[in-house]
Amino acid sequence: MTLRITILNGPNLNLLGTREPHIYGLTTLGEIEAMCAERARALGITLTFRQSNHEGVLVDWIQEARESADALIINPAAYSFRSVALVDAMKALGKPVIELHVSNIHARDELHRHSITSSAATAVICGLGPYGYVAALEAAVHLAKRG
Ligand code: CA2
Repeated sequence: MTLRITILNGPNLNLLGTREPHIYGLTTLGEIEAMCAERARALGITLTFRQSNHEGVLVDWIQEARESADALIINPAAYSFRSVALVDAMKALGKPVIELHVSNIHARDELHRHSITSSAATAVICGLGPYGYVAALEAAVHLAKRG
């Protein structure tokens, strides 16, 4: 069966490439989605790519992934540092979850350093810039095949 990977993006990531390029670079989320779609085609997998600024919507999408995906990649953005709701939803998924950040959160200020959602992730990728999404896609396929 064709593997299904869902990528979810949290608040303000729709602004990627438009502001704060010294931290997040110049690549837009649309360009990242196109890169992922191209890689997904080459890998022969089905990709769902979404962004929301709303915590509850992200929780709904994580729950939906219990049925619709074999692995989840999530950039929870600012919710990484405060959302117990996302932690609970990620823990309840029962599938591999990769937490992803464009920047190296460990080299950031105190506010952006300690992700609580990482405790619910199978693996964490950060600091690779937009390429992190492609790396996460390949890693998610590996984890999903491993079961
Ligand atoms: O590096 C990442 O991917 C982050 O998840 C991005 C979040 C930040 O809160 C995390 O610490 C690390 C912020 C996303 C907001 O992106 C913006 C892009 C341009 C302008 C303003 C915000």
